[in-house]
Amino acid sequence: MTASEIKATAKELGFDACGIAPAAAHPELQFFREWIARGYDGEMAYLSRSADRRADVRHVLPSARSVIVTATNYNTDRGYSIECADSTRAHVARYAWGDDYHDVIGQRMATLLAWMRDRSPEAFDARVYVDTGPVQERVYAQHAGIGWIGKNTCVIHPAIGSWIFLAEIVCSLPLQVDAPSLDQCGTCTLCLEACPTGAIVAPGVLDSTRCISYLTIEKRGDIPESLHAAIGSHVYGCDICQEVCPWNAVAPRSDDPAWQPRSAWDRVDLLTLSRRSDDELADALRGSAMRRTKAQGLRRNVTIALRNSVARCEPFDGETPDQRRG
Ligand code: B12
Ligand code: SF4
Ligand code: SF4
Repeated sequence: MTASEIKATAKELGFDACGIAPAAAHPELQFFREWIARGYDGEMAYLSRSADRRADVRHVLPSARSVIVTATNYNTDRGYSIECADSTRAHVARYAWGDDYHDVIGQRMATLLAWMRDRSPEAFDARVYVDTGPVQERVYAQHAGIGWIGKNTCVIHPAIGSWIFLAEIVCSLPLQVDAPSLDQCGTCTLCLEACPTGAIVAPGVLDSTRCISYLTIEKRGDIPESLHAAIGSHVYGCDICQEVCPWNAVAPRSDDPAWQPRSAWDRVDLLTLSRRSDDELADALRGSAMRRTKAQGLRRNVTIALRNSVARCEPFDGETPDQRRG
């Protein structure tokens, strides 16, 4: 079983890109500890708890020799949030519009691994991850030649862009590896300038505690008031630093039914969303990546977005509707 056969099978299974990185302690992995020390992980305690294992993929699988990384395009045909002038419309991050990628991609990766086990003349150790374990997925993606880590911290595939999910099979097979991707951000700084909260504190360094994605998805309890206005109409996640990226200007679209927008989140207005009952919300969240916030977290975000949308409406001109009618 060769590396090219694995990549060809990955393509047949619907993955848009596949590359192989050596299972090594790549230099970029060192940055993680400093990031935690600066408090950029906020309340995501699971990250600091697993810092030792994240330093090298061989800490999760000691026999590991190779990391097979797949990328799946989830871009669909809806416009970008930065193109929408209507402040009453709720914005849900693109990755969360369809089915939960942990389930969908997890199944496809399991099929790829089953094919490998069937095909390999020798037994081997392997583990599958889809944002489900202590593996720095972006670093291994870069070293597998999938794409470079942009200044917005996302992995950018030169042909597909950054609307991609990453997943890995860490295995003990000594497969032929790919060359790492080279940085193609150049002198561009669009993402740093566009971030409404200044969360990208330096190229490739993100302070989660200021990031709308963290605030609306990961943060429990109240969101600091100083950040409410910048959240705008975002009710779940944020895509701005990817929407402004020139590498996503002509990103190809996926017609995979799994990623097509569910009607509950498709260009929905904030008022409609706020009026949904807990049962209706629970129904729409079933099988979606958005179930992470639960109905309660979503309501908190919708309340902030609604207040923002009212604040952005025309200021009251002093005349009541009755006075205007004369
Ligand atoms: C925690 C987390 C978050 C946090 C923190 C994000 C961040 N940028 O660190 C929050 C909640 C904010 C978040 C947001 C999003 N996330 Co997220 N997230 C993760 C998770 C679970 C861990 C990432 C992590 O460890 N961050 C800490 C930093 C330090 O590590 P890192 O991102 O791996 O960065 C490495 C390198 O960039 C390098 N490095 C970084 N900066 C520098 C600077 C220097 C000087 C050097 C030398 C090196 C260096 O070192 C790091 C490794 O140690 C991964 C899954 C995984 N297990 O990897 C998904 C993951 C990164 N997220 C993903 C997605 C889709 C998103 C969102 C787009 C969702 C949304 N629309 O709201 C946003 C994107 C926001 C953004 N600009 O990053 C995808 C990214 C796909 C891609 N194209 O890159 C991943 C890979 C999940 C997946 N399997 O698909 N996420
Ligand atoms: S996801 Fe939004 S808030 Fe977070 S860094 Fe990107 S633009 Fe800023
Ligand atoms: S917007 Fe520019 S700097 Fe930011 S990730 Fe894209 S190419 Fe790189």
